[in-house]
Amino acid sequence: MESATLTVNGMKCGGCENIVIAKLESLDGVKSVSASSADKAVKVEFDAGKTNLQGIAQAIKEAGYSVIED
Ligand SMILES: [Cu+2]
Repeated sequence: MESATLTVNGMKCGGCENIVIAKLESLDGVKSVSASSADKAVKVEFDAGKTNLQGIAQAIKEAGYSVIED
């Protein structure tokens, strides 16, 4: 199991956090998600054999938020 924290722009409230969490939890291989609009942070635990950071970032974008790549 891998874990990563992504910086996500556009989340403004708990509703946004829940949208991102629900979207990522629907991905195969994602085990747990937490999101903080205040910190612009999304923490994901995932099975690297089933998904990867690109897939996770893509899903966040599909949900309407932007991922800051560093
Ligand atoms: Cu919101």
